[in-house]
Amino acid sequence: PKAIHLSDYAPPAWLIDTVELHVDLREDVTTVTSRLAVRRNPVRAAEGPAPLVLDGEAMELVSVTVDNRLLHPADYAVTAESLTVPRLPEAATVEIVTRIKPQENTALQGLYKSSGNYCTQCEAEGFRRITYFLDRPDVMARYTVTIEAEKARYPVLLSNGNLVDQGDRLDGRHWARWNDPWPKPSYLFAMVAGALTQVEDRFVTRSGREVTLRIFVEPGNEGKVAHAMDSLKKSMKWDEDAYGLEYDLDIFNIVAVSDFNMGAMENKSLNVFNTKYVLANPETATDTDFLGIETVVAHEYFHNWTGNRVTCRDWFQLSLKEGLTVFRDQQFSADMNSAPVKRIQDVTRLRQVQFAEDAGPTAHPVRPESYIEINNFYTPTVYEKGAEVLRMYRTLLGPQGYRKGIDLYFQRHDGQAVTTDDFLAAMRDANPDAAVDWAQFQLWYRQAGTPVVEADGAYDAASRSYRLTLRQSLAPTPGQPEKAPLLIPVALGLVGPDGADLPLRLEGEAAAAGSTRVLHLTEASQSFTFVDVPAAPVPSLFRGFSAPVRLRFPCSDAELTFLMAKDSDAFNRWEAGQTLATRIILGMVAERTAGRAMTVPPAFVEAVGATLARAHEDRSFAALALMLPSEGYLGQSMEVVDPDGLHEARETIRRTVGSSLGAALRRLYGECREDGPFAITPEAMGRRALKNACLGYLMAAGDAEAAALCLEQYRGGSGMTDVLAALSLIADSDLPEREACLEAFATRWQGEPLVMDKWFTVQALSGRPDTLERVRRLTGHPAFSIRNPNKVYALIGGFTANQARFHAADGSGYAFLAERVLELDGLNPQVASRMVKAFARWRKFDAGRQAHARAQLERIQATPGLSPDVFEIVERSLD
Ligand code: B3K
Ligand code: ZN
Repeated sequence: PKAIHLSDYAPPAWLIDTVELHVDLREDVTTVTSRLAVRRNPVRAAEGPAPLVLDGEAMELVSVTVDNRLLHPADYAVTAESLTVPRLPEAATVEIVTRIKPQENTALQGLYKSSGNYCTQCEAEGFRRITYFLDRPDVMARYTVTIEAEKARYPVLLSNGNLVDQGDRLDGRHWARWNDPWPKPSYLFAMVAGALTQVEDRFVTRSGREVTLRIFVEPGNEGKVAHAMDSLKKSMKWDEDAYGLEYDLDIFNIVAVSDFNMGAMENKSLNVFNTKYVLANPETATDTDFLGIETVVAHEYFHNWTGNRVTCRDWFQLSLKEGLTVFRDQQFSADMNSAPVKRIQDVTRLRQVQFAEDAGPTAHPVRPESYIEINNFYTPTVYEKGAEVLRMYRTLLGPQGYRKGIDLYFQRHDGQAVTTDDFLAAMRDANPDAAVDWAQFQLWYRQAGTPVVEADGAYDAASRSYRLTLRQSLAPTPGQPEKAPLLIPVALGLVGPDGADLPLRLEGEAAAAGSTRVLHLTEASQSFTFVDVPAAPVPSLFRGFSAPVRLRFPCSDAELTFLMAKDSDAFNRWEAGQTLATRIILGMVAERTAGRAMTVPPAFVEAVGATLARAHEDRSFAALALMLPSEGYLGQSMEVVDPDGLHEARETIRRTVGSSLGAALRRLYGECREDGPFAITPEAMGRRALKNACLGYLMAAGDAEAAALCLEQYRGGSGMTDVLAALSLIADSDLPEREACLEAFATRWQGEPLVMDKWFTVQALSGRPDTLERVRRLTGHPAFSIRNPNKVYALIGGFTANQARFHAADGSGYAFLAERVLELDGLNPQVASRMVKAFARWRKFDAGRQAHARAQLERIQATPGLSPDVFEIVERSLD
């Protein structure tokens, strides 16, 4: 496999103005006829006539016609990846006929079948598996698509844009023709043919356009789409209000399919979704699922402007659309729910997965410089760190400056395929007076790795001043040995002894500015002196997590407890608790390593007690404050990761808190249980989250009373949130009822694939020593299928997230994963590649584990016929 480099980018030699596709779906073979209006790209005229080289894979070529003249096979050249037609005039009509077999497509890219229905996934390079094409995002064309199929089996025929004509044939077949008036890159093409039922609604845009909204699902699931539909309408309204962006067609369709590599896909006016992000009712879906649906529906809808109307010039620019759209969906969900809670959840995820990526062999910049397989770059860095970059624009420019930049971006680039540099230029040019060094800011796109910021503060009572020194550093990452200082926005406050924010006046300024302000850290080391500070403050740094960095600040446990209680910034109240917990858990691991007994400092238990006492003020927040940092995240702070030590230390804290604070936890649990009618409101979700956090600690203490509560909640639970929370605790326990509960759950939900996914995951995440054995057994369960991505993510992915079990010292977890990766690679390289990434941090472990992991990586590497997807990750991991 060959690497592709950003520095090699050249505009296409040819452009395609229109595409007329005819797709004839038959059980044995599908025939695709594609009529392309091509013309030479004027920007490359100086180079003289270039042949037309189209991308194409995994197809059979039937014929090529140019301007109605059938070509002889000697007149063109076909390879496994391309079709070359030399000697074309300036402009021509090229008609290509190909044959494909969607029924055999297990990679789920291009046209494939899911539960008997046809659907497509073309991003990033799936369209070239449907027909030969210039399959690159800077080639934008208008599509007319005719789909023909047997009417009884495939009554619903959909593509992008508007339905312009349809008809029946005499032989039981029918056809539908769709036209999309908006030029688009091929990755946004979609079509669907199947037996689906629809739920319909409508939305009137602010300028009065009436839009028909439809969600298509398999018959029987109509009752589970209300939340998705509601989320869609909310997103459409929010985008008008927050960004001034309105929908641009009369139809918006969503189709839910059960076999899908990712969450969903933003195809123009025909979004295709993983059922996981559409189907929900309180019986089958958890609160997390409901929130996930709201976010993903919004995300895909928001792409209509950020991605579709303005798209990417090339795939190195992926974060142009993904970082921006994730940031938009984060803002939306924050507005629909609780902003601090949403921020804490987003940061938790960023640290768990993106910081890990940035610290390992697959680290790459938000705008990568090279890739072998682009599908490997739909990463937490491109998505989540990319969203942090967008958030920093807004932090630096303020909401109005940010909006001005967004407006200019659309004014300049609507209908174009552009770069992250174009985006930055719009932000810059719309804010000529902003004191931002844009060249330095651009480094956020170019440099991989998570910066470390070390802070130090000193109060001088005599001069009533506080001097804060900040130092930044960025460790080398693969291919980037040297790094330059970044422009880091530091939102901070100074908290006075009574907990109130002190006025913030920097030396040399005339007046104080607010209680939170944003400092620009631009040097490797920089000091800021605040004057008129009446008393020694505790600094509250990076409020709202104003930059994606690791902060090192040598404050005392007492100062952290103080911030937990008093900081006016909710994020930093939570953060102080996390910092304290991290410190204590790592200290306990060190004790264990030294052969001493692990002890939980009483002050920590007291701090948790204080959180419980305040919990009624904001229950969702309290639930998050009670959550200990995950084993995976804690491991990032260790020189050599000790998964057993981390697991034991964390469990010891949970047990100690559970038994020391039993009475308070039980009281709170009881209070939260009185929750009236079931609702999916932030308040009701907060109650459930807090209740289940309490139950978790009580179960950790292991007393009989807690077990009874847990079993009662499992058996009588109304709603999947409570049932699943209880089941996870049961699956993690030694309760004699354990097997019976798991079995009853499977019996009850065998007809609901999405619920069965949860059943697989709770077992894969169990801390019990026999977990691997069980996971192995479950791969043979009738409800499991290695061909269904959701099942793989649930069971295998769940297991790799189980730090203590996946990283078993004997290497058994690694061997299991390697077997699954090899099995998957022959079927679905994208899913295989996602799974193999679990090995990436292998060098962070001890020598014994390293040897086991290396052996498995080498075993995968030595396997003939590896996909480029897995090859690239393994290669980087072993590098
Ligand atoms: N743009 C799609 C992702 C496509 C992934 C291709 N491997 C979903 C999204 O980010 O909205
Ligand atoms: Zn996206």
